Amino acid sequence: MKRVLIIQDISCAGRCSTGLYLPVLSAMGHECVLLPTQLLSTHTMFPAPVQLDLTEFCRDTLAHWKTIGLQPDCIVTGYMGSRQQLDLALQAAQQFRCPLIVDPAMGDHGKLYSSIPAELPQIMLQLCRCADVLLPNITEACLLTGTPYIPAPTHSQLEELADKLLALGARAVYLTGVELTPGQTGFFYADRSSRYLHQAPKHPISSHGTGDLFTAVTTGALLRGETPVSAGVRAAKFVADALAATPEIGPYGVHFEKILHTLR
Ligand code: PXL
Repeated sequence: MKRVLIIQDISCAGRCSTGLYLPVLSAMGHECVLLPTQLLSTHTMFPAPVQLDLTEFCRDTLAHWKTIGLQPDCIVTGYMGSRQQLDLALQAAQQFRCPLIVDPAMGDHGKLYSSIPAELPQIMLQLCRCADVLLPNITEACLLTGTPYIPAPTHSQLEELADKLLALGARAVYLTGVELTPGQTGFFYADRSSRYLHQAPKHPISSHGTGDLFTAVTTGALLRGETPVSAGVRAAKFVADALAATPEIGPYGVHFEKILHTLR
């Protein structure tokens, strides 16, 4: 059992972020410690969510944890809505100096999420440079590397994107939502000494929250000592199974609860 510090928002409705990492990582046998950066009534794909910034509370929490000597084995970060929230994640990374897993959840389909300030990718870059494991989708990989958006990267373009992210400082990279073959989807993994492409049949409908699900399962598997490829394949399969378990895919996300037991 590892103690994992989850740093991201809590969306009170619509499966994503902390509300999804917590059950997944618990089911995988880990102890979860939370730094909830922001509270939202729903994720930002619903119109006009109510939002409460919790940066100050989180700063006080980090200070409190110092006094009790709390130390996580690993940090995983996700969606960050502001510069202050990103600064907090950087502060936590410095305070704990443990392995850092970063999902730079900022956008999709070539665009930033509408809730994300335009200057955020530049600040997110600082966190990504410190990442032991970085899990961007293609949109985020392009934003982080200053590459014009590539809707359907070729194998050599995937290699280039991964090389640029490794050159920034990340120790290992999973490019997610990689669709190299029509009708297939998966990930491209790269570190200093290895590369791996995983493709499997793509579900016809995509859903909000599946990127978060991929990162949560990969994190849980890596913390159990699985190899990077095994962890990624497990996560990809879990996402595919969760999509298949969802009768009607809508803004509330995928019914991963039905298959949570398969992660034990
Ligand atoms: O799934 C990433 C995510 C997390 N949290 C919030 C979001 C999103 C994506 O849009 O809006 C609040």
